[in-house]
Amino acid sequence: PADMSAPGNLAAHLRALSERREWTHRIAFHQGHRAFTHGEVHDLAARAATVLDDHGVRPGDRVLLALPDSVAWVAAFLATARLGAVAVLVNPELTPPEHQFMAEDTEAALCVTGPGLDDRFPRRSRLGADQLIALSSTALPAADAHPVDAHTPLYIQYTSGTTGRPKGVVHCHGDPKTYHDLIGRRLLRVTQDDVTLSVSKLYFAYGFGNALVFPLFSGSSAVLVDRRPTPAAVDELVARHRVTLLYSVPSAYAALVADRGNGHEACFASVRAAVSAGEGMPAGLGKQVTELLGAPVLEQIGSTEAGHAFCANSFEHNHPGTVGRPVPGFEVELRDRSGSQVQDGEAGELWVRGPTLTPGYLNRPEETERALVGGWLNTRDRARRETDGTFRHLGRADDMEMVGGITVSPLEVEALLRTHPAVREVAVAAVADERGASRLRAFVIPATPIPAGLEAELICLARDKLAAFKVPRSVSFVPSLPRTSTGKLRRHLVRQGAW
Ligand code: 3SK
Repeated sequence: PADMSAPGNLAAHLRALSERREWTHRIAFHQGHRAFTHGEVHDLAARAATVLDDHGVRPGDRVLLALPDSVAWVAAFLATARLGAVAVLVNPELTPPEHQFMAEDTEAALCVTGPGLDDRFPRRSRLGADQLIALSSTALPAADAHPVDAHTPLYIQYTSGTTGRPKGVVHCHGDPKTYHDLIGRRLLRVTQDDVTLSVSKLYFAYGFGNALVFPLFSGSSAVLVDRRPTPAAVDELVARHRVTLLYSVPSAYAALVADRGNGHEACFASVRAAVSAGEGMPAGLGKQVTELLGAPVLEQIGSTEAGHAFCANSFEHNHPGTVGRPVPGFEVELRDRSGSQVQDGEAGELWVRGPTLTPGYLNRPEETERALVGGWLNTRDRARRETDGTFRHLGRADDMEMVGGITVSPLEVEALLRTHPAVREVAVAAVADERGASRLRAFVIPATPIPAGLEAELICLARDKLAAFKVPRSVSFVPSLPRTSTGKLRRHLVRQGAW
């Protein structure tokens, strides 16, 4: 019998697990109006492995996946793993030069592409996802999975800083089981009765854990959607599939709350927990989401380099406004610029050590050396530890704005402006005025048609509550803010006023 504690090849381990636990007939994924059982998914993946092998994929090769969330995505991922090749998980919505960069950086042997993306990759090294599925239907399942150990590379995800080229983060065959053991099973208590909806997509660390790893390790199911669902689509999917675990990001939760009263009947009775990550949850929003869903909101923080969350709230210890405590198995330290640990209550840079840290960035020895020091990862996040051991996220180390030579945290100003009922979303940045001087400006998405005098009201609110140097000099009303597809604010674009 398969050894359940030593995963070896992830695809083989998951298949053996589903057979041993007898959940092959349970639904693994809902996609549109179709449902796929765990057995069907593993069978499809084994056949898809034969197709990839016929296309020349060999152990250690890289297979780039540029397609929307779907059962084809999962099958292509597991098929790649089965062959001992390395899947490169990329956002299908990137531009052609970004995709080309990733295909070249990883020297991808094959690119599995979603609709409309074929011509971005050389003909000899691409395979449409539809073609993969069609060929798999007549292929025989691949024989034995390629033998690997827990430290054999399994997948690569790209992380983009505010500047520079994106970096490929490597993770290994042993990591997903650890994400599930520490977070899915112990913290979120995912069981085979759960139904997951993750607004974050599979190519992103958060979505990959939520909607692929936890369901496949627990025999539960996930709803896969090919694009980011609108609030109305979330209402509909939650009600149709009786979703129990909703994973999302603060901007999408804000949109869900703001969408009330727009004529959609929502039924969230099935939801037992909402998880939030990707960015700090604005004060007040967590309470609104809890009231809307009738379920706790568990905030967490993770990183692509750590693989999944390293600090999280749990059902027993839920401290809204914080990202909770270190996930058991992880150590977290706050350090100042000189590397010394800071006192509780003081802000510092967040360093993490734990079992699923990346071994490094692909082709970037210097950047790896800077980020991983003595087994610790410098996350470049800023945080403060409260006396009860919970961590409060204070933004990215590079989020700070400089005005008149003084450093201002835009998050503090944003948190205050967001308390105004006419503000739905806000970003604050230092931008040059007509004389070239750096001044704080608030970019606001209004919650309602803009009431007369709102700009003056917001500036007055800031004047009442903040030190003078933190008060925005002007307010621009905007229809949207520049966010990554995972919901993070692109502060460099806010600063340039260009999106
Ligand atoms: O972005 C995050 O905070 C996050 C949270 C959980 C898992 C993965 C990530 C990147």
